[in-house]
Amino acid sequence: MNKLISIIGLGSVGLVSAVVFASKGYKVVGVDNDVDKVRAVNNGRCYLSEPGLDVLLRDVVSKGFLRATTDVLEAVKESDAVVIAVPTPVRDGIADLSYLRDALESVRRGLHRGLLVVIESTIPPGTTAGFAKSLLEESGLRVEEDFYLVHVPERIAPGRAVEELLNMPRVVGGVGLRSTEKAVELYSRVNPKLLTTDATTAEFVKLAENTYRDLNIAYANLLAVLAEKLGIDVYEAIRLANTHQRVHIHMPGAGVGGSCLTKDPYMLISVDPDFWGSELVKVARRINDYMPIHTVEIVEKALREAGLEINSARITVLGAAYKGGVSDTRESPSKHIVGELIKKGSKVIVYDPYTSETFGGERSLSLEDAVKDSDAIVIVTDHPEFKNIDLDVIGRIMRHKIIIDGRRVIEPYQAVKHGFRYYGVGFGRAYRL
Ligand code: SAJ
Repeated sequence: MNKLISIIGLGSVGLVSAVVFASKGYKVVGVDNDVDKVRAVNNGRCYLSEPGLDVLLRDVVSKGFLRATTDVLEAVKESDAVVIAVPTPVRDGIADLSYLRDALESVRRGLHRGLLVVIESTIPPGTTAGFAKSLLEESGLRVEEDFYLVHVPERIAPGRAVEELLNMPRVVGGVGLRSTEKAVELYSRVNPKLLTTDATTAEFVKLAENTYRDLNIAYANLLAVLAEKLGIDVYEAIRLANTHQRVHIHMPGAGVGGSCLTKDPYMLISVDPDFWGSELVKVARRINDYMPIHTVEIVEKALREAGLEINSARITVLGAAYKGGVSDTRESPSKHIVGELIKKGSKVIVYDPYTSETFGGERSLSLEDAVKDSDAIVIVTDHPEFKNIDLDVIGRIMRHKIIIDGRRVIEPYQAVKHGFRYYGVGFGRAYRL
């Protein structure tokens, strides 16, 4: 009953899974080469900011349900199940599976009868039933007979990781029925909503989800650029279009960041990159990658229309994180925006209540300090704190009252009422004094 699970890779997915499995009564060993992470876990210290995770981690470590080690072989040998949650970065459109290969090689060395091997890392379709299966069978043991192999794609978004791990339906895809059954047995104690399929379908589903989101956002961003040309407000247009019961257009903005939407679409089309239809996915990626560039173009326009020079402007960037409410800055649009503004000679102040990252800008510890004497504010991240900005207060301490809103955090009419020149992604109306 009390199975022992090894989790290989203590990044965000691995750490959250390790803690949640342990909280459900499994004995869990977290494995990572990073000694700082291993030490942190063993000291009950949480290095990820996820609601509820720190308390849960302290609890499971103090009760002896979770420990961490750098010794992968020892962990695999004594485990009933191994969960692989290592990064699978995409470089130049091609998935780098070297971390996965290393993990699988360690598993192969410790492989024993009855072991369930789970890959949670996001991977190109066919990887589990092809590459992973053949590598593990080099041990001489046979999948479905001696050991079990399954893909259970992670489905947790930063900021809601624990909650989504427990409640979001989970796809479980084995290379055969026995593997699927074993995985269902393991995961059902954590999450009752399990959907079974084969391994390749599970890989495909994960990529299909994130690519759908990327395409939908790209479409919203295309509409934003067109709306600006037409002199209308894209947010109003999308709100009205979405009143149609079968339409659900996502939100445009200053760009698409994070480690998933920026890479998963490339993994999907790696199945047949030469098929002309794969261009759909590439064009969507290009549109989304263009949005931070476009945001800088809007900043330049706003300054120009106010008679200011970009090379002597003091600009406050609100947000370094890739999305609202999280500290994660991976692939954040803010990186391009801050870097470009600095390159153009602006003095850039960055304020983000969730992270100390500034991408080379000067860090400010409070909103007031950040906007003091500023010529313009650029809102890049939709942190909840930014929605309550007191326009009267900041208007009094700014040098020029200009807002470039990349996430529709400020209501344009309110900004104008408070004497601001308001610009925004997808906002084509001329609301300025
Ligand atoms: N964004 C927009 N417009 C929108 C929604 C998001 O511009 O309407 C931007 C955000 O600002 C952000 C980026 O897109 O920069 C991605 O944010 P997200 O919230 O869409 O996605 P992630 O990367 O935080 O999490 C996604 C989730 N996938 C889906 O919602 C299909 C999550 O369930 C996955 O587990 C995660 O990717 C993952 O790890 O794959």
